[in-house]
Amino acid sequence: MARIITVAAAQLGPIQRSDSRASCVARMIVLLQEAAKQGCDLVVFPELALTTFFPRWFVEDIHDADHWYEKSMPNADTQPLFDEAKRLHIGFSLGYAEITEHGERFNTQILVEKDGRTVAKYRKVHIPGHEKHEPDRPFQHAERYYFTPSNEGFGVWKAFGGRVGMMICNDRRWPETYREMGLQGVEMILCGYNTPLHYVPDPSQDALAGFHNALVMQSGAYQNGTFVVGVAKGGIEEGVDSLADSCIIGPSGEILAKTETNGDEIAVATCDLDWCYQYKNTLFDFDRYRRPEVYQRITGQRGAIVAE
Ligand code: CDV
Repeated sequence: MARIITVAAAQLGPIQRSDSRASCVARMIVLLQEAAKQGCDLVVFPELALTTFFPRWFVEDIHDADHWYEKSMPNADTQPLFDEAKRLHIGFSLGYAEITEHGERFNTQILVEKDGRTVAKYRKVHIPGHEKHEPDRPFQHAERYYFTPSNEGFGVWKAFGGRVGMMICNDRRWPETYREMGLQGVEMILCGYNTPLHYVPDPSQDALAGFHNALVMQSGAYQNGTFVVGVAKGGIEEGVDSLADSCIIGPSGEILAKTETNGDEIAVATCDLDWCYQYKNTLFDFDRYRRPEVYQRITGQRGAIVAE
């Protein structure tokens, strides 16, 4: 029997500092209802979908940022999203800032099945940006101050009739992310992102933001025979313009659906998971063709060791 997931990349436009969580949830419910009308099984929302991208500001005392984090999920603000999804019998994936009971801070994404059960939680592994205040920047990218890099790695979960994994924003630029999931047979990877169009450390990359976004996700999809769903928080948020270009990519590496605006919008694709095996069983038959015995540097060292 065909294994089909109809999925929506539910892009959000900007969330300003003054926007309440309740207002974000209300916007997500509108997208959820639209996706339900289009017959979707799963709706994917972006990274930090409940708040503005607060790592663009630095606070001397990190506890002054506690209000950006969720202590539990669902909670009073997000319960209406969980309730509406269950009523519509539609699953979703949501990114948010998490603070644990031990005070650890993670950039987190969850996967919720059609019956309302949270079946998976992923915490961002690759945390980009800087740890300290850099006052000369036009805006901060202090994710390394606000989030601990997770050591839990990349999981793949049985959900929606297939094998589903998650990654968050900067994770999508690293081939190891996809391969870790590829080696667990992943068939659909869900990814939320916030990518400013101005990359402060090297502005020559600004004009390539859309190209690089598509390049990494299309390559990762093709090289691992998996669908990838990339979902932006786009538009001008607190003066910072961010990439939209949310898209759904097939295991061939082709873009199957893409948003057209930088605001709240869904892009929908019907994904036959068995398509993955045309790649997993041929060119990318890992068991037949991979050579892990000559890849030891991949896990044995972090930075490049160059010959003198
Ligand atoms: N939220 C992110 O992880 N953003 C990063 C930065 C470096 C722009 C990204 O890779 O898109």
